[in-house]
Amino acid sequence: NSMLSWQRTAFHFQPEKNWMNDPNGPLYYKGWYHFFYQYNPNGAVWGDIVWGHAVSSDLIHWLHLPLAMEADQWYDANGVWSGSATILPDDRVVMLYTGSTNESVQVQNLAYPADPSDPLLIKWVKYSGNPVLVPPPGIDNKDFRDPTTAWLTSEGKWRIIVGSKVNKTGISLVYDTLDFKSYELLDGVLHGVPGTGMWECVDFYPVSTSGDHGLDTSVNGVGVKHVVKASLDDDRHDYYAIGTYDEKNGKWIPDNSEIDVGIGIRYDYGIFYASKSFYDPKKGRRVLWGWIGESDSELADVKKGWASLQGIPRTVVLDKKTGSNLLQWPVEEIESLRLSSREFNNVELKPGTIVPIDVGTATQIDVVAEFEVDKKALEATAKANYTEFSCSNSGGAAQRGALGPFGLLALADDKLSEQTPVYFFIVKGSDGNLKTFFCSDHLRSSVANDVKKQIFGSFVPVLKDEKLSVRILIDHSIVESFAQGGRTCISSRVYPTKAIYGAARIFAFNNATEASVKSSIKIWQMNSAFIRPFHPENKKP
Ligand code: DQQ
Repeated sequence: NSMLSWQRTAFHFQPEKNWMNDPNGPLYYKGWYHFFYQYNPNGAVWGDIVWGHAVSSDLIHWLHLPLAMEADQWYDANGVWSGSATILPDDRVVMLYTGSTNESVQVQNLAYPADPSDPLLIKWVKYSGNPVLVPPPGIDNKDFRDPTTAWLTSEGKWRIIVGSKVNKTGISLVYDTLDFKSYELLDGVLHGVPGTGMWECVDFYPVSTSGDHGLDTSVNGVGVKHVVKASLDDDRHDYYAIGTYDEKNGKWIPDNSEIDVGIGIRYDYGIFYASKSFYDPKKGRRVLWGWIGESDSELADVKKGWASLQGIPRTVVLDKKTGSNLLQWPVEEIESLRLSSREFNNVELKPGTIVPIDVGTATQIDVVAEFEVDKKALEATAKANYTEFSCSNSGGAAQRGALGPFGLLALADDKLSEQTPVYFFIVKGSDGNLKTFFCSDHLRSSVANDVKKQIFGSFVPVLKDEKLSVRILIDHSIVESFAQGGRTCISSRVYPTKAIYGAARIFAFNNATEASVKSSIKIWQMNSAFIRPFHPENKKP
């Protein structure tokens, strides 16, 4: 439907048509980044799930390839579900994925490339002995899915985890294997958290406590912490926690039991789910993919003929300054799409003002901005009473406080009848210190009414003498925002009807009652990525 075509994005990964969900088996092989994804070849809603496949040399420009795996065996007849890749030391590629069997039992299966000399890895073979794992005793047939990338133990075995639940406790089962065909279930679980429900798409990986490089999945020892991530089926968000891996016992312990998996911090406070990381040996970094679904109606998805995007892949590192959160940042390759830029320095934002940032069309842009709040106003609030605040219960960017909201209005039209504010809000916290929140308000993002309009956001750590900073990638129907270098992230899908193409603008605003804010903003127009269909006659991309 061409009427809805402005919602398609220009530099985010999406298939030409139909439904997509989780990222699967990302890997780097013989010069190519491979990306697989949950895909419905028959429509724009979830169902008939198979594995889509695409390759890229830079994580930005993509060539679609034929489906990697279809639902053609009894053990995946009801769907070729999510899974992960492991690259063995001799460069062999092993893929583990969940099959929903002809009886809808969740089992784990093994697959591998038919021709390892093909850098595009077009053809995949399923192991004749599949399934390699069935639900163990005590685990429900429908609660056993999404095997991780394997890592090595000091005994030389490969170890994976698989997500599950027992009653309402989300858990990760641990298996050791030598050949990926037969497995040993370890006693207990790697980790579990009561009340969190089914853990989907679990992830487990090391992060460096000293450097800014990423670590391959098997790295362990001094200077390493481990991250556990689970996608909570019950509330559809990706939660992570940082902790210590006890290799000998196959256990992991969170640094802080109050920010444990599923009850603490998230990768993203907007729409971002079923994410998966992989180690990129080309650039020595860990890269995170996340599925960004729709906030419009299923009917609208069917009309437009497609649903979902993938977020721009993000590098993930431990935040050495706080030690208690990760930093996520769009991969540097996205900067190759930057075209002309404009800079606006020391823009004075008085309380209660909106200032147009004149970059012309603002529908496909990369924004970097800094905000400095007037010191006197900060001091006054520090002496005032404690105020309760949360982004989602605050009434959005229209509500005024002494020190917020201030930030940017993305995808706005000239009359501001549509706008997506991305902003900071500073309040006095219950501990007596100032506390900064980072939010995105969709209440006025579209005049259409078949769209979910929420307010997203959370606390963002701000250290002494740090300015507030934000990076925003805007691409037609997606706004991806990263605060304080990626400490807190918010991905939004928005559906403007007026603020589209040449009519889309960006503004800076300050709706605080007390604080003056000085802002510096740099904006690049962004080129479109080439995301090309596959032509069998032209195998060479
Ligand atoms: N999506 C897959 C499952 C996974 C869920 C099915 C998470 O393997 O648990 O499409 O979105």
